[in-house]
Amino acid sequence: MEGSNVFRNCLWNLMIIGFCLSSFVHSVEMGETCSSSSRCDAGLSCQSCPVNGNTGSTCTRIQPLNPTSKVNGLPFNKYSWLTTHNSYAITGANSATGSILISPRNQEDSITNQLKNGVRGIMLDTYDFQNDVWLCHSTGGTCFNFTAFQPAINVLKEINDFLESNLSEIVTIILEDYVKSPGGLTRVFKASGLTKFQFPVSRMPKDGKDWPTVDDMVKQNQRLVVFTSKKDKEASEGFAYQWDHMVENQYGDEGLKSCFNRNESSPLDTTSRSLVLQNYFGTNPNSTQACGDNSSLLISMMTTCHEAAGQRWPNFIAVDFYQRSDGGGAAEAVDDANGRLTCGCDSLVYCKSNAPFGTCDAPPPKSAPSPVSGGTGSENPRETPRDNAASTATGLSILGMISAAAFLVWW
Ligand SMILES: *[C@@H]1O[C@H](CO)[C@@H](O)[C@H](O)[C@H]1NC(C)=O
Ligand SMILES: *[C@@H]1O[C@H](CO)[C@@H](O)[C@H](O)[C@H]1NC(C)=O
Ligand SMILES: *[C@@H]1O[C@H](CO)[C@@H](O)[C@H](O)[C@H]1NC(C)=O
Ligand SMILES: *[C@@H]1O[C@H](CO)[C@@H](O)[C@H](O)[C@H]1NC(C)=O
Ligand SMILES: CC(=O)N[C@H]1CO[C@H](CO)[C@@H](O)[C@@H]1O
Repeated sequence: MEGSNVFRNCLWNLMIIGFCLSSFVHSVEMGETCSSSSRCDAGLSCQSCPVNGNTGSTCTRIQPLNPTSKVNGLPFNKYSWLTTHNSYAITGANSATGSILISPRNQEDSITNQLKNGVRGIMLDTYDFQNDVWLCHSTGGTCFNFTAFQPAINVLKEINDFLESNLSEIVTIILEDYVKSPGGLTRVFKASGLTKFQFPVSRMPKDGKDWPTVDDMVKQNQRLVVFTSKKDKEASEGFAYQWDHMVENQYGDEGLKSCFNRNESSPLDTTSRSLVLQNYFGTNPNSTQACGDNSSLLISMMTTCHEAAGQRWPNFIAVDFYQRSDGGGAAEAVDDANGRLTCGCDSLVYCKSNAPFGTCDAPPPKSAPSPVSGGTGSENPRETPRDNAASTATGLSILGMISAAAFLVWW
């Protein structure tokens, strides 16, 4: 009896040791060759970038560091947030009308997964449609069956769920708003549950002053910031008119060449607007090309925009296919902006917690920061089940070998 107990305990220990070692074997850092996302460190996905000549797959950043992870308690406008352009226009989505959908797609995973990956700026196009508010990617301010994605409430509920389960997170929604029905937005925000989180317009600073601190926003549970492109809704429904609070550069192909304000925005150096949004995506969304508009180009344009915006780093960095890059991508750009904004270092990676502004760590020999925000790249389209099976098999055979070796030593 006793002998078999010892044997059982022993096997149990071996399995634990084997398991620990096999998960160690799984860790692949940023920039290293990979066979599937599950083999990369947390916050990375396994992808290639043929337009840059990188045909082999490497582990690639898809999550920024949590902006408040090094220096907390600053005003909201002293942080930078990863933002998805047309967050709802997702590859593979069908129109909820049952019609074919001809609109271009700009992202590849659900809003829920975007939020998990650290996206905190959500851009939505809202329309009156079928006696409701829908998300459409349309033209002329009118939604059609073949440009209609789904009722806005579905996505707003996803955001509500995230805010309800993550009590210190702040999310910003930026609406390209075509809703004309009186009270239409108010109704759908109420129905989704989001109204209780809404940061009131009355607390938004005028004349370029600082926003309340993120701590204060969290404490008051005012963790949802909403902007609309429709001026009259600030007075009529309490949705902040975007262009009174924010400047934005030109989007599309023109915006990949130089940095100047888009038509609706005041000039970028208008400091009476406290918030700066940097768009960086081509006119025609193209998932193959997206990794080519990669961190080096995005980051160099960020420096150009910093000059154009009166030495201000962007509070929102808006991209298509946010997960795609040939290395650091949009996540790295956001870390860089947060480093400059919160601690005066070139990246948040080099900031020291609670140290005076400008106290920076030397860059490590190999920068592979492990992200703070949770989530996985599990919806990344490049991951194939075959690769997962292969890596599990490798893990198991290594586990077997280690167990056998430990078994011999043990006895
Ligand atoms: C649009 O879709 C709705 C279903 O959501 C359907 O009832 C209607 O007939 C469609 N309209 C057209 C013009 O196809
Ligand atoms: C710029 O915006 C104004 C209204 O703000 C509009 O009348 C004009 O057509 C726009 N110009 C372009 C080139 O989009
Ligand atoms: C997307 O980008 C790739 C790489 O630049 C290009 O070869 C392809 O033609 C583009 N697709 C479209 C539809 O423009
Ligand atoms: C959000 O909440 C979920 C569920 O509690 C948790 O798993 C996740 O790590 C949280 N994410 C963040 C960014 O706090
Ligand atoms: C399209 C393009 O300019 N891609 C560049 C992306 O960044 C890498 C290095 O980070 C360059 O080698 C590519 O040329």
